[in-house]
Amino acid sequence: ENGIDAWLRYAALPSDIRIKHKQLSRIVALSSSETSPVYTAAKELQDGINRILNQQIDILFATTIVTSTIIIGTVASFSSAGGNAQEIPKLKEDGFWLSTKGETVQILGQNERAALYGAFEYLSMLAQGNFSQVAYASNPNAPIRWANQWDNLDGSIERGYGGKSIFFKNGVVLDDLTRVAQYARLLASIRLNGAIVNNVNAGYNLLNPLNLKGLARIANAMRPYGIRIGISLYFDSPRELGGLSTSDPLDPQVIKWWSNITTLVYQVVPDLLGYLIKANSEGQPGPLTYNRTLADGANMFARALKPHGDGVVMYRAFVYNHHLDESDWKNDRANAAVDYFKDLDTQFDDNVVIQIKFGPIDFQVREPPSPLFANLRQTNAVIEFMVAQEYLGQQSHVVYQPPLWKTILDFDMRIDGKSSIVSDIVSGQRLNWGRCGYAAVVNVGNDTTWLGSHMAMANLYGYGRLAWNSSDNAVDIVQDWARLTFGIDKTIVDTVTKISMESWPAYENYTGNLGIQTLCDILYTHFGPSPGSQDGNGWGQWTRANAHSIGMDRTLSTGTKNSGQYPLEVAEIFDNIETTPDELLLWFHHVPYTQKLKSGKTVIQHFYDAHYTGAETAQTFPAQWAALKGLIDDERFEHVALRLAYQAGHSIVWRDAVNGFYIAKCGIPDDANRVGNHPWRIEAEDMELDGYKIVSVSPAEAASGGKAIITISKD
Ligand code: BDP
Repeated sequence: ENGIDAWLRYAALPSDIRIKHKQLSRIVALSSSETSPVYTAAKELQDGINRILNQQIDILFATTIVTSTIIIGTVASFSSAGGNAQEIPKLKEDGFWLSTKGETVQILGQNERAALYGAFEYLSMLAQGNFSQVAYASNPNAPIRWANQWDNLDGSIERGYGGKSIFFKNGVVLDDLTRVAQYARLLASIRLNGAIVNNVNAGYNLLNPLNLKGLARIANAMRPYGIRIGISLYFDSPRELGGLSTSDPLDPQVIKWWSNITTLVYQVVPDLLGYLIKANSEGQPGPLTYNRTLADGANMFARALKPHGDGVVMYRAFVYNHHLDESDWKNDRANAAVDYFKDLDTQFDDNVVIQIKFGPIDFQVREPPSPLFANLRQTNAVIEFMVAQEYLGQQSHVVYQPPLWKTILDFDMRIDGKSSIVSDIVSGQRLNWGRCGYAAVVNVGNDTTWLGSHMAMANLYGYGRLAWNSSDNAVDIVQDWARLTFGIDKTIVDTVTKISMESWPAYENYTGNLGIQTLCDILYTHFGPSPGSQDGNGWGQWTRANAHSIGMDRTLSTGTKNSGQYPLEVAEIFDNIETTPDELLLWFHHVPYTQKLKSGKTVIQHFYDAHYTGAETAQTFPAQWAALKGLIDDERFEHVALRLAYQAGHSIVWRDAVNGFYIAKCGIPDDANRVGNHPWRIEAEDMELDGYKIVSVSPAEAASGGKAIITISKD
């Protein structure tokens, strides 16, 4: 197996379980249009039931109720076909009703895509051998549940680790969009309803006539799965593509130019989701370039979209200057989102939604929630997660993210002294928002594993589950995913769950703990250890480590005042060393290495210990995984085994690089005398090496003795 079907494998259940299910005879589908998600759902049910239960079952496309064992459609079509919908509670948009009680399984959506969600839910039950009699309605947390692709037109993917783009190649939309349809199927099965198909660092060539036709083909490939598409735009397109002298958002010519473009886009994609905008960030132009406000920029796009339907502008809050001056003590990138957006709260049009990364900096291994979630009242917002593991081992390490995401979603911001759980804010419940929800950066590529790693797919699956229901439990999610992906055997489920649940704490331990961020190379790759690069860079990801002390002082009295961006009750907690949780201590405070934690350990001893503990946990992963040999197919077994072995090794590199860096910096010995003391270790460069040569490594602490070996290439 190569992973292409991900959690939709529909593996045959063992015959002793399978035979317990009654014979299903016929699916009645209340739509016959081939582009309808109801049609897709009927086909999916037919295929899934055949594979899971080994039952061949017919589909009848009908407009009146006839005897059947499964009926699929919308609630409205069910009622008009003569069905009795009285039992069905009122559903929210995209909500569905599933009943397996009685003679007929009812799968009825509030709309067509919702019927497809119900079909996937039913198949997920069957595939896990769950034949229970249920009757319930399931409704989404929030209306916006999108994937953001960071695909470039040349076929590369920004932060992609799973092959080339499934959408683009050589500047144009691919001819063969089979993978795009398969991807839409995966997204629909986790109840996502939209995808932005190109990189936030956008080019303008997507808007040329050939690519507009291509966009129409992408939309057509995804529509049968209920996935609508949107696009990222490059702010300076009027100047650079349109030949205008400016891209000023208040200039009438510029407004007209975007309005014309938008008309063209709607001609090819009539159900466009809208636009995603990254502006005035990391060198991208934006309204500030033309001395206009961010609201002026966002509203220009919003007004271009307005006449055409329900399209929204996702305007990213990720606005910051990446040439920050570190010598200015008060500079703090974590303040940027609130500084830029708070005062504009009343100025955005109603179809502007602010897309906020979950933490104030950038998808680090541990962050507090972005304070912007507590500073917008009237402007709707979505939370942005990153399924792509840019700072989390880039899919070469297993890092199961739902437990990390839950720390943010479950956090109470205490707006106005009232319960204000982040998931209630982004669901719209807390502040009565209507256009809000979830977005996640997903770096699927044309590798058959989609993400380059089978285990990483739990993050995509988990993202969909939480966007639908944020109170889902991270263990339940990974157990379902494991059964669907690898099999229902208990050893499989327990092993995959254990590794997954241990993975994020382990990664945090061996890469950067106490809120210091992922101590990776910050200059571009964001992969291996490079604690030294965390200071002296313009990006504002700083540790402020010197010989005596470490951490960003973000307090009100002596620091950058970031703690004060949170509502009072939360600000008081973060502002005080005593009440700040240990895991965020160095995020909010600058302390001596000898500062005592709540555990009684010093900061530096905790650093040393945690890096050992984390790497030790990673050493157990290959052995845990070995228990699955023969229980799952060899192809996927070996693929995962190789990556876990790599992770185990790389966690030691991390451990020694970070510990070595800090012991050199502060000179405080490790109580257990481990750091720098590995008498058993044989350095590769001390061995006799055929076909390899010794090279120096930069940063030196990323390899013991600053040396590594590489193969001498044949030529
Ligand atoms: C950073 C990535 C960069 C993205 C940026 C963003 O390193 O590649 O363009 O986020 O979200 O973390 O726009």
